[in-house]
Amino acid sequence: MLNVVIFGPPGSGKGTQSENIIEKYNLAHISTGDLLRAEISGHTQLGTIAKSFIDKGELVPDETIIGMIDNKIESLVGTKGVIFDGFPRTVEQAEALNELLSEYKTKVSVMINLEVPKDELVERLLKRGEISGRSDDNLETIEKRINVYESQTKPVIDYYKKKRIMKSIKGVGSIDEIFSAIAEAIDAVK
Ligand code: B4P
Repeated sequence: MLNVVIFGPPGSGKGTQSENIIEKYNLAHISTGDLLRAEISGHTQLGTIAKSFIDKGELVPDETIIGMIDNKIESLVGTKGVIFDGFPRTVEQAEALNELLSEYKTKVSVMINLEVPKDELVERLLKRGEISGRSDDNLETIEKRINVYESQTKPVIDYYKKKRIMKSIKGVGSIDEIFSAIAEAIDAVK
């Protein structure tokens, strides 16, 4: 399987570039953000828990996320591969993903780290907030999400660096230019 982790701070373009990756490589898509938002709009118990964290710009607890991912991965074994979008977001989640995939005799092929300066992130997310209606796309929550990224999520970069499968890509420029660099990194491990 070709398993790609698309990684970066909030607003770095993970969701946007995932769409291009899925189309070119025919991969299944697991976005923890989308899964959580579906739980919220379905008014499930998990959704109620998730909403209380997302609205504050905090991460949903690891055990909730890992349980949700476990069920999804099982259903995707045997496909061409999976793009993990917005997951893992902590080192504990990265370790859990490693274990889950090894149960199915597969692993992460490459981790794409999108690098975007903070000012640009804030600008993009405020712009999206004007049309998306997402409860977490307001200035106060965006600042909090970026701080949470710096303290809890950024260490995941070192985790994959040590495994020698981390590839940093400049996430500023046109969507097509960025995608070309991503495709080059994926083709190198295919
Ligand atoms: P996500 O849904 O993953 O939200 P995000 O980090 O803001 O990224 P997103 O994918 O939406 O945005 P993108 O980078 O595509 O998570 C939401 C919340 O759920 C988290 O804050 C957390 O609370 C919770 N959560 C999710 N996963 C979790 C986990 N694993 N563990 C714990 N909690 C979890 O950027 C989007 C914007 O940039 C778009 O508007 C796009 O048009 C624009 N853009 C993209 N590329 C551009 C470019 N090149 N130039 C200009 N604009 C661009």
